[in-house]
Amino acid sequence: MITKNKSVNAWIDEMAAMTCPDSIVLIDGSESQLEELRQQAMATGEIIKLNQEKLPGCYLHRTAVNDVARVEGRTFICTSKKEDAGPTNNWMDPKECYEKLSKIYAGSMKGRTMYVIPYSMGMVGSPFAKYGIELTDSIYVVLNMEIMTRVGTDVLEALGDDAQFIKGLHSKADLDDEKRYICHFPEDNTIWSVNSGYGGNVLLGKKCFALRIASYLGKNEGWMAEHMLILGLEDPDGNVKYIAAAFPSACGKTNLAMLIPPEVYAKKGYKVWTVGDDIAWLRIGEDGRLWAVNPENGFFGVAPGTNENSNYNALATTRRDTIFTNVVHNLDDNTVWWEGLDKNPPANAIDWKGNKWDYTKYDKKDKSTCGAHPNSRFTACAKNCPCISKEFNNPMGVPLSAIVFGGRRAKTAPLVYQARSWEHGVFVGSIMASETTAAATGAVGVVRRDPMAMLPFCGYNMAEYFGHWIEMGKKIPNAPKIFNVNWFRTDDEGHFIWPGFGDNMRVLKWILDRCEDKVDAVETAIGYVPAAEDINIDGLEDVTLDTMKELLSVDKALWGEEISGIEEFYARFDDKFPKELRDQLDTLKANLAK
Ligand code: GTP
Ligand code: SPV
Ligand code: MN
Repeated sequence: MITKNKSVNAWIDEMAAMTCPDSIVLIDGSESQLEELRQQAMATGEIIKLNQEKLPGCYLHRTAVNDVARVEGRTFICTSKKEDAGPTNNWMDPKECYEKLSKIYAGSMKGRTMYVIPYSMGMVGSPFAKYGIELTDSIYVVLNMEIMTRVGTDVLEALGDDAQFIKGLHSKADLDDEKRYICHFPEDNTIWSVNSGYGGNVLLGKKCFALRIASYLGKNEGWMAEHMLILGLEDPDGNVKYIAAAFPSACGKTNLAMLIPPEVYAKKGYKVWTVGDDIAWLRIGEDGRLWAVNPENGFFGVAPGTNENSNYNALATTRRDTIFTNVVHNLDDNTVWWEGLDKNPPANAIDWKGNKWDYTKYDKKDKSTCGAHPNSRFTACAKNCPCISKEFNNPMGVPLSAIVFGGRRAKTAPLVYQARSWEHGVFVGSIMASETTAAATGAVGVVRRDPMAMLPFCGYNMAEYFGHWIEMGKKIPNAPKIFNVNWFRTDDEGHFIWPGFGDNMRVLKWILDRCEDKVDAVETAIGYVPAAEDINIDGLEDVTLDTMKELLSVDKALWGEEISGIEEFYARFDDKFPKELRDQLDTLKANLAK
């Protein structure tokens, strides 16, 4: 008997009968058990203990070379009806998928241990928490899940005899990328992942549960699961206002969530507090506002580019109790390095593939010469973050003043604009587009539609997802205002025009001022844009009023081109697609024609 819960035991027995592990071990959340697992993983080389004086509690892991990012092409939503997965998801018939994967799982844990990880998304015992159990044959997964979620026997106690938990099965099998599958069965509360050992593919509480399965649950239960950071902005009087922002993978959520206000604001007493950096569960509160909870317990952040200046708080968070994946191993002092950490690449080093790395051959334009993989990551505890919000563990979450969408666009999208209404805001989210990044396998830098940054994470038909957004808006008496930002506009030489990072605070300030009716805006074809002088540029060396005008300009010709891309995207959906959004598109077209 692994647990006291009959349904849990029956399911574990069934999965063990298929995967044939040598033994089954329940993860109780104790430090002694985790330490034993670390020792085992060190003995096999699965993790490397780093310099404990410089990086206490820190370890390095390298994945297989063919296994470094989410695999969207091999990610499936398995609903009984194909149309319930919708046109943007890969679909497989559940029965067919179970059969196909059962063959791959068969005997895959022979000679291995199956770890049973009871975990909670949200505070254990909270009315908004959801529980999951992940079965895995990877110690790396156990150690990461322990940082990223709330793991332990208290989860089983809170679950009691209930059969309502998310059943996650993961096996590394033999890391064969031809047989790699990440499959979701929303109708069965089940996730099956096989032949990967990488982040979003295997830490099943994260994208698989907290976004794909949870978005489906949210639609049925009247709440929303979104790919959003949550931050609190404190003014000099100590009032904190909360913002949630959805940007696609590797487009700046962790950085924005942990930003340090520039001098002009810091000296007045403005502060930013992090509630979450990747996922937000949104519910309507009794007060009629929209409340956001971060269901995670840690950060699985992009390492490259993280440094003292770009993201001091993230770097500080990773100085203890952190697992680094696919970064450079500095052999001189047994620490880690990545591109953009500092200007001193280690001379005596091992690259992410496990080979001797010669930094003198590093060429910024050729990613294959990088020491750290562009999607290398740190797994760090939220409690170690210097700017963690005091509301982080509040099971009710925080009330939102604004929702922000944003992507990586070299042209077209201005630095910031505000939607005219909730419905228009849903439209603004639905037409998001962004250049692809290394967070998923495939080409990088290609502009694709990524509505609400949820294209790879929506667990059901995206037409219904848009409908759910529209419906939610009708039920929130005091809804947050909706905005769109773009930190990534470039000049003709391809340089970013906006300094970004901490200076994004200047834009957040305008956003909150708009929410409180403290500042005017200019109405354009796409929505409300700030007057150039209303974004504070004090202390910015390279930004003039003219730069601001350029960053805020709405180019009707470019937006005209955008329309055809939107129409093409919308054309993929059938009659489930909300009429409100087609009306919004007509309005945009009419505005541009004016
Ligand atoms: P996921 O964890 O994949 O969901 O990514 P994320 O959205 O949290 O992105 P993150 O904050 O890790 O940033 C990804 C990359 O964008 C890093 O290389 C950052 O250096 C870069 N970046 C973040 N914010 C800015 C910004 O304001 N301006 C510019 N130019 N780059 C930024
Ligand atoms: C993302 O890709 O959006 C991530 C990393 O946050 S992963 O957990 O791999 O999905
Ligand atoms: Mn993410």
